[in-house]
Amino acid sequence: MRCFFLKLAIPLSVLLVSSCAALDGTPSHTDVDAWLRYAPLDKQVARTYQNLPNKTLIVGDSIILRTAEQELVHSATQMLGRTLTSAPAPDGSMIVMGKLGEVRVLTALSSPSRNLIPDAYWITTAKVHRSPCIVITALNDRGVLYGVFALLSKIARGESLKGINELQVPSAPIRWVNQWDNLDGRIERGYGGRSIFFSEGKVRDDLTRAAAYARLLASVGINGCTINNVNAAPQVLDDSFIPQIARIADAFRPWGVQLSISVDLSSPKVIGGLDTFDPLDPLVATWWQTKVDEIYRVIPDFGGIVVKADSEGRLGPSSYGRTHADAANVIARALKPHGGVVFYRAFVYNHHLDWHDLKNDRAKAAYDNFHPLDGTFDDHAIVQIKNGPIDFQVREPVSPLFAGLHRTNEAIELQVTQEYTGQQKHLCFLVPMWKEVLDFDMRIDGASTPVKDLISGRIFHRPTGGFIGVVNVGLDDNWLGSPLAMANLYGFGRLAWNPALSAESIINEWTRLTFGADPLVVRTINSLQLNSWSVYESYTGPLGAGTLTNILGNHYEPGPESSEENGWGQWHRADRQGIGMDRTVATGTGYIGQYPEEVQKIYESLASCPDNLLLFFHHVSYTYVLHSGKTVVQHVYDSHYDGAQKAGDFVAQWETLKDRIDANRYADILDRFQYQAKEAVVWRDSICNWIYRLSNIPDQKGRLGSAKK
Ligand code: GCV
Repeated sequence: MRCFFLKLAIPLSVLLVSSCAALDGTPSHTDVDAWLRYAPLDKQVARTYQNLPNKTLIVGDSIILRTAEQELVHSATQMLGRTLTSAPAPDGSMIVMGKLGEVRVLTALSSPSRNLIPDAYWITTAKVHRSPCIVITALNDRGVLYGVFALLSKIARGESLKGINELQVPSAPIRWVNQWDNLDGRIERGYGGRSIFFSEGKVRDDLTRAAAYARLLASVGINGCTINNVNAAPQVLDDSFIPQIARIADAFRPWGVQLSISVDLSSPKVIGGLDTFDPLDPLVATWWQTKVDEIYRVIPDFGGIVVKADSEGRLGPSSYGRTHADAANVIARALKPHGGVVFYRAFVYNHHLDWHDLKNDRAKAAYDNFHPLDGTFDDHAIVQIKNGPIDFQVREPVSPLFAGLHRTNEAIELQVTQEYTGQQKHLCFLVPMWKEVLDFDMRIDGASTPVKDLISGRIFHRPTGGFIGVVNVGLDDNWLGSPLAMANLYGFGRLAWNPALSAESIINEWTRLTFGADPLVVRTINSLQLNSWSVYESYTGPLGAGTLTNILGNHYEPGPESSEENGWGQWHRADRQGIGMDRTVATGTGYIGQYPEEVQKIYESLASCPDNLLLFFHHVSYTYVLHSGKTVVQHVYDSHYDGAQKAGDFVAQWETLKDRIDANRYADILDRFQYQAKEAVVWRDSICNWIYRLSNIPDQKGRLGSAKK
C-alpha cells in the first residue's frame, strides 16, 4: 500500500506516527493515532463533502499556522480520498486560515456572534475574490489550529458543513496536563510504559512521541504540559538539563502546547549552592529569578512551574516557618515578567496522622492549609486542587477548598491515569464522574456557584484558572496502556474546553473518531463506556467508602484493611459495630463545616446525605437502612454481586462487535474484558468476605458460599 500523503509537505513527526490508511476504504489504524486516525470515509459520505474546497491558504505565517495547514491537508486528503493542496496565494475556492485581523484584509467577514478570546475559534464562510471559501479564524494562531482540528473532527464524524458558522470559546485559559515522569524513564502511577520524554537521567534523543503527544493534546484544545513528576528531581533545573528540556519544548511548539516543569522547592540549596531555600530570603528570590530567566532564554514560550511541597515527605516552606503563599510567590514573581504561572498544589497533608484520635481527618488538610491564606497568593500563582479531599478515589465529595478561595486563582486537578480506578486494566470512563464534580453547586452565599465556574475564575473575577489532568501516557503504542482508556484523555480535553458538554456527547464523538460510524459499534461502545464508572464503583467501593484497595501497595487489588490503623488517613473506621468516617460537625471530625452552609446541611444530616456518600460522612451500623430501603451490609453484598455480574456482561456485549471492527483491536479488547470479569469476582468475594467477617451478618440471598472463608 502506498502512502498517499507522502507527497505532501508535512512535519516529520506526523509522518512517523500517522497511519498509512488505504484509500479503498479498508479499515486501517495504529493505536498511536488514537482518535486522530482519520480513516477513509465511506464513499457515499465522502461525496457529501464534494463542495469542500481542494485548496488551502494560510494568511500570515507562523509555525503553528503551518502545522494547522499541514494537518488539514494531510488529514482531509486521507479521509476524503482526494488531494487537498496548499495554495501560495488566493486562488478560487479555498479553506482560508489565519488570525482575524489578517483574514479581514482578504475578505469582508461579518461579525462573530460572540467576542473572540485567545484560543477561541470561528469557522465560517465568506467570499474571497468572489469565490466561496471556508474561513477558520481566531485571535491567535493556536485558535486557528483548534479550528482546523474541529473541522477535521466534523468531517471524520460525517457532520454536515453546509452553511457552517461556528464559534467555540474555551471555558478557561488553563487547560493543561501533568505527567508524573521520572528522569530515569519510569512513570509514577503510569500504566502505559516508559516515559516518552526521559530515559536514564536524560531527555530522549528521539522525541517523535513527544511531538505526537502534543498533536493529540492540541486536537482537544489542551495548551500546556508539565513533563516531569511532581515529586521532582532537583536535577531538572541543572544548567546542563535546561537545554535538554528545550528540545521537548521544540517538539511541542508546532502544536501550541506550552512546556512546564515541576520543581523541588529545596532546589536553591540542593543544586544552587545556597545554604537555604527559605522563600523569604532575598538570595533565594534572586536564585529563582536567575534560574527562570535562564529557562526563558532557551524556551521563550515556557508555561510555568508546578510545586508539590510539605507533602508526602517533600520539603516545603514549613522548614522555615513560612507559608505556602510565601513559597508560591517567590516563584510567581520570577515568572511574572515572562508571563508564566506557578501551580502550587493543595495536596498537602500529614501522612503520620494519629489514627487513635477520632477527630483527626486527612480530608480536612487542604482547606485547613490553604483557606487561611486566601488573598495572599500573587496573581501569577494558581492553587491546584484535587477534585476530592482525599486522593482520586472512585467516589469522593468535591473538595470544599474550591469554595474556600475567593481571592486566589484555582485550578482543578483530575486524574486521567486510573490509579485508584482499575489502572487501565478495568474499563472506567471517568467523564461522568468529572461532570458531577464540575456541576456540583457549592451554593456560596446561597447563590449558584458550580465548581466549573469557580475554577474558571468566573465567579470571583479571577484573572486565570482552569483544568489540570494527570495523564501519564507512556511509550506503549496505545499511550495509556489500553485503547478504551484513551476516552478519558479525550474527555478531559473536551470538558476542559467546555464543561457543559454531556458525557454522552463526548463519548459519542470519541467512539466515532476511534472506531467509525457503524451504529451497533457506536451504541455498544458508548454504552460500555458510560456504564463503566458505576459498575467499577459497585464492585470496589460503594456508599462513598472510598476505593477499598490496598493503599499501602499497588492501589489496585482489594485490600480494605490496609487503610486502617496507620497514619495515611484513608480510614473507613470499620469495626464489629459499624463502618464509615464520622465527619459531621456535631459529633465527628468537623470536616463538613468546611462547606458553605447549604451544602453542610445536606451532608450533616443522615436524612439528606446521599447514599452514595454515606460512609464518607457518617459512621453507621451495618443494619442502618439506606434511602433505598436496604441495610448497609445488604447493599454492599448486592452491589458487589451486581457489579461483578455487569462486568461479566461486558464480555458478551463486546462479542456482538466481532467482525465489525478490525481483528486486532477486537481481540485485544476482548482479552481485557475477560480479565476484568475475573478480577471483578475477586473484588466481589474479597469485599463481601471482609464485610461479613466484620458484621457477622449473612447475605439475605445466601450467595456468600463461594466467597466465605
Ligand atoms: C506523585 C498519591 C499518589 C502518589 C502521588 C501523589 C500526589 O499519593 O499515590 O503517587 O505522587 O498522590 O498527587 O502528589
